[in-house]
Amino acid sequence: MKKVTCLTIAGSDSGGGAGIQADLKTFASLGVHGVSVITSVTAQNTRKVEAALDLPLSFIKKQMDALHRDFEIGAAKTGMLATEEIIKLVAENVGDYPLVVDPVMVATSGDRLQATEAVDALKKYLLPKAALITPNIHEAEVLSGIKIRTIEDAKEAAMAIAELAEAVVVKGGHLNGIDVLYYKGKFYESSAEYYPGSYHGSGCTYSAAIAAYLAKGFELREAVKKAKEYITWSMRDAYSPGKGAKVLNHLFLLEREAERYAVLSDLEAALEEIVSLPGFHALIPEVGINFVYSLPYPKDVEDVAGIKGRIVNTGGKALVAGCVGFGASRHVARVLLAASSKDKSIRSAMNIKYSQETLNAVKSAGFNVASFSRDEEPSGVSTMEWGTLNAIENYGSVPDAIYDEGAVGKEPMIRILGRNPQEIVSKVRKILKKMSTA
Ligand code: PXL
Repeated sequence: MKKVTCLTIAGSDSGGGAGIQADLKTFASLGVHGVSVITSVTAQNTRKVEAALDLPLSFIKKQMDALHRDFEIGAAKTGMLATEEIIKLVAENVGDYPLVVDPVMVATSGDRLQATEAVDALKKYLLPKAALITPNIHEAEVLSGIKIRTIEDAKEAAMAIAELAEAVVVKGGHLNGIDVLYYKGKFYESSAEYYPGSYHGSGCTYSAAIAAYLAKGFELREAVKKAKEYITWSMRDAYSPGKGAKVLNHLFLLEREAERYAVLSDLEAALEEIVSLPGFHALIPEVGINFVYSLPYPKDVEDVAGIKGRIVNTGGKALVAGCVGFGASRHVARVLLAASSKDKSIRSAMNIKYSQETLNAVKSAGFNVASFSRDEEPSGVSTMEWGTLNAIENYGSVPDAIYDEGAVGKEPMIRILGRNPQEIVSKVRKILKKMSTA
């Protein structure tokens, strides 16, 4: 397989969350070949930069020369450049590829990664070579001399910095997550789900992802937008490998894709088990049953697997009419999507027949139950989404089951919610047991 090559010129983070390590993970997970020039080595963990050692200038140059002699580099990024001399050397030796400059000054821990007096060299030598500069609020203040408290301040700073380079994105980690991009005389704001708190390596990852997308041929605005999506996904599944800051899960999007097969096979296994439960056919409503299981953080019904058909009642026997697949369910998938928007751990759902007897069994099995009334439904909404959210809101959290008593031409229904299909099977087992002893 042919891959484009992307270069990072940055410092090593021995803790594996930022710097060269974050950049190479980002490159790998976005499908580009990563090469690196290490400028400094840090002795660091998730709490602190304990020491840093700058590599000799001659050796930084040797790395750059070796790479330039062999690879066709699609794009590059710079990260930690500790001194004026390193900045000057890098600026003099970068090739003719799009360059993203992440003007790293201090680490997440607050420890300095760049000499204060190096800012002038950055402005004088490196920024003019950049296709894009990606300062955070603090770095943008230092580079522009403008204090940033609002989006308007961020725009003013971006414009001031853009006198030195083609484009600037001021990262709004501390402005409710809104990024301001200044490009060819225009402003573009981008926001994503905002994750407050400190994430070690998010700046490195962002600039590395932009470089990777540029190397893959995306134009600058598209590359910035896709990189923002990438870090947002990676932040969703951030974890704490040490005792300090969280690090991003750079592989999350790939891991999520890889789960598709497991989602289908777990759903299929649970389906087989549930239809064989004695008395299960009595829980099948007129419209049949769908049973769904989603990928983590589902975006839409295409991320939710269900039965391409239904479980139907054929003369007192439950029959699965259709195989499982993504996007196969609309109604139950919408219930799940709504529940998942309130509680990310909820990934599975199933509708069962409503009757007073079944509802009593659900309650006496010890499950939390919430409900909505179709009479209160506003016009023009999806019933499943509105009803689920309405029931959850009134109840205060995501319950085990949500029912409604139907309306003219609308069959009443109970929906069972759970973290995975096995949990739904276990809940249904308990309900059937209560029904058989009622
Ligand atoms: O996130 C900026 C950064 C860049 N490079 C190295 C780092 C850090 C943050 O800690 O350690 C080596």
